[in-house]
Amino acid sequence: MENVKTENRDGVLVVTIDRPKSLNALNAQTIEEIAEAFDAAKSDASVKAVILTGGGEKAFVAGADISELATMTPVTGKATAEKGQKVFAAIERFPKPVIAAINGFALGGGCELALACHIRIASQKAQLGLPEVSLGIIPGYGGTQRMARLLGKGKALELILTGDRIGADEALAVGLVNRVVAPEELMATAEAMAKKIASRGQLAVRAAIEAVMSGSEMPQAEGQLLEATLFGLLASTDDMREGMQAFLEKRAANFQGK
Ligand code: CO8
Repeated sequence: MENVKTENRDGVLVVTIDRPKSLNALNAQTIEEIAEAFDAAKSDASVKAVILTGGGEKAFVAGADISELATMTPVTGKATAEKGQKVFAAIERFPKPVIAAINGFALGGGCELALACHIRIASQKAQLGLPEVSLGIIPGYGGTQRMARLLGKGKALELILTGDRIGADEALAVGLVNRVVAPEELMATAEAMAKKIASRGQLAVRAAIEAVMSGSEMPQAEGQLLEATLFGLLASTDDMREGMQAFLEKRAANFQGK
């Protein structure tokens, strides 16, 4: 892959979007490579968690590649949006935890990519926003939907309609990111969190992601039914027996993901 680099660090796959000269802007090839990286990680049993970050000093991802967008037609625009939406949906429903380590600009499609991740950790240098209206378009990679669900319609509309960028501390205050850390601590913080999650029962982690992500799209009673079903399913696993036995024996659990 040319624009996306992957490195398995002891079970934590670091996926780096690496086109720093264009501030890691998402062209069609990069979207394709992100899809490939996640496809490979899904079936790789050695990968327990994924961290998504941007190459270089300045940006996580500064948006879709405007030089490509500038030539779009109604037909290619819709197809491009749908392709990206499909890739981002696969990240949102990824069966292993996905943490965005936001090291700089996360704008437009880059902010939408972070929104598709399960957890967002930002460097103090990060700036986030959906500036699409200043280009005469709207977010097209799920941003209008995910931003409104995460922040509420009022704050989401303020950010989407003004196109304003906000700093990491404001992003934390409005719930757009989970945590803000010093730039030099970003990757270590994301890795520590990824490793902590990786040490838990993997089948339980997977079920929890499904319950939250799928359940939040359902009426609450249906979401709770999904939760109860997944809960029941986990009672069939070795991991559940190991987790409870380990507690009773006052030792650390040794989960096998079975
Ligand atoms: N696309 C293409 N190139 C970009 C992008 C981008 N999104 N962002 C930055 N670059 C390039 C610049 O053109 C520049 O290239 P060059 O050196 O060849 O001139 C290089 O990266 C460095 O950028 P700057 O010189 O502008 O760096 P600054 O530090 O001065 O500014 C900013 C940084 C503020 C981040 C500025 O680059 C900027 O405003 N970028 C654009 C941000 C933006 O508007 N993003 C939203 C794009 S639209 C979008 O994401 C839609 C998503 C939905 C698509 C649905 C499918 C159809």
